[in-house]
Amino acid sequence: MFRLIHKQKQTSYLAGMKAGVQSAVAAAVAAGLMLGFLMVTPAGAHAQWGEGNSKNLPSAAQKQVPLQHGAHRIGKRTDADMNRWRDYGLGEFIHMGLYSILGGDYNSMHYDGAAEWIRSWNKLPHEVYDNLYKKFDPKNFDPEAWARMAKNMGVRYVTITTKHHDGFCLWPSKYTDFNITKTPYKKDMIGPLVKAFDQAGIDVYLYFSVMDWHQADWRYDLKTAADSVAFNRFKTFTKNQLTELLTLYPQTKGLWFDGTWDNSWKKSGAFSDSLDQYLKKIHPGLIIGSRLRADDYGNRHFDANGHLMGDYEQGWERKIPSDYTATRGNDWDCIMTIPQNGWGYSKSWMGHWKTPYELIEMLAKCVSLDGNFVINFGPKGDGTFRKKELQTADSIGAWMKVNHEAIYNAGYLNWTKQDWGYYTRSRKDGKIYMIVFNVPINGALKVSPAKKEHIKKAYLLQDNKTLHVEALDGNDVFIQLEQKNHQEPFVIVLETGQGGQAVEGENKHV
Ligand code: 1KN
Repeated sequence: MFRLIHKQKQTSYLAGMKAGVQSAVAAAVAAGLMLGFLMVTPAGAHAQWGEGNSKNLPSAAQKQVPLQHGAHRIGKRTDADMNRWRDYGLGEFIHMGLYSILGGDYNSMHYDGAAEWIRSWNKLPHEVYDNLYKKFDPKNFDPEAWARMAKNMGVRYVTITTKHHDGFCLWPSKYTDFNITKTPYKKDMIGPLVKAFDQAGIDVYLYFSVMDWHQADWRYDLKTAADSVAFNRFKTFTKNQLTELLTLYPQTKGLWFDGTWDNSWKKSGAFSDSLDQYLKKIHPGLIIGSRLRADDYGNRHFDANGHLMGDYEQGWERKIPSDYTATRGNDWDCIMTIPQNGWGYSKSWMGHWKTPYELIEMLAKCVSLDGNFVINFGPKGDGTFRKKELQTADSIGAWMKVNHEAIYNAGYLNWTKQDWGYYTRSRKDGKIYMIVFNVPINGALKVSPAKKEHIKKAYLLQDNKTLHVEALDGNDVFIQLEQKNHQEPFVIVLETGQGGQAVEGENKHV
């Protein structure tokens, strides 16, 4: 139903959005659709990342709140750039910065938090951290090698840190001296990376932290007139840096914002709204998730009316929706660390190190719920990756080479989930994939198709070997496996047809 409303309004997602959204909202309310929409929204699902949401969300019975800076659109973006984003399946995140030099250690002490946050540790003086640029020299950095590694792993988009919270810029920014040209390395890292990834056919997204610990004008809150004056200068600086990035690196497909949770930014909803529209105007097709903007009331991710503010939901950090309802039917991706926590390079292991098997299962789950899955890597200060990350990338790549069909251009299928694993469905040709992680003792995989669909054929993706499909009650089938001792997750392709195949009338009147 939302698609219906969206269709009337989707001609341009840039022009005349506010008026469009308001009348669409009015139409939806009139049709009683909002009620259903809000009812399927799990309360508190976004507590960590959309901390402003729940308390300001109207209950189903309440009127829609008029907003100057709410969502620009109801429903998904359906233009070519966003369709391409939706079909990526697998992505890579890269955290590289001054923190990569320390690897979570300072003065023989180990910082327990995420390694890229080490500047916030009270044992490490800010002057020491802010002088690390004098040691930044990734001598062995090879952008083509980074792109090859990603390509070999099967990722279709990459997000690179251009500036993390510490404010250090990996590109030659003319708006601050705290940038890579002042380091012993001297050269730009972002340009060569954008070029190498782009040439490898991997779409590039730039990570940018709004919060900037290095800028004197940054504020956590705006309590005095002087704060607002300083923060206004900071906003101009931010807009300049973003313009600079998009101008220097026109291949950029999207911007990945972070550090937008403080009161200063939440009180700047009008600015973040105009910034979003400006960036999309100077760079048509640009993709920006839900972490940039705040609405008139300081709500983040979702506006006061429960609508997503951004091209996709950007709140799934180190967590995955439990089921389709939790995605609210939006575009989304999950970004995941391989260690328990920590994005920048850390010399010591941080808790449990996820195995390729676990990461592949997370990937399958995300795609099955219509999301993408993005795995983070934290290269060392010298510009190379630790062995364990290289091995993880290799193993995932080996699996992807055989099974990518179940991941790329695939998404949610509304059939009852079974314990053996996850369904995905191709958006190209409707083929159904079963990504199997758990083989039952009897080697029979239950499939319960939605009404009016039935299984015509099942075969293994790895070798096209046909599997016996045994009809059960109604539309249900068992896919009988010949081989039961699989060492790896594997994929079965299902071809379906219309109409039921099973015994008519059985159990009908029970
Ligand atoms: C819970 O608070 C935070 C705040 C910032 C958790 C993580 C982060 C940053 N976002 C990730 C993508 C990393 O960059 C991490 O430092």
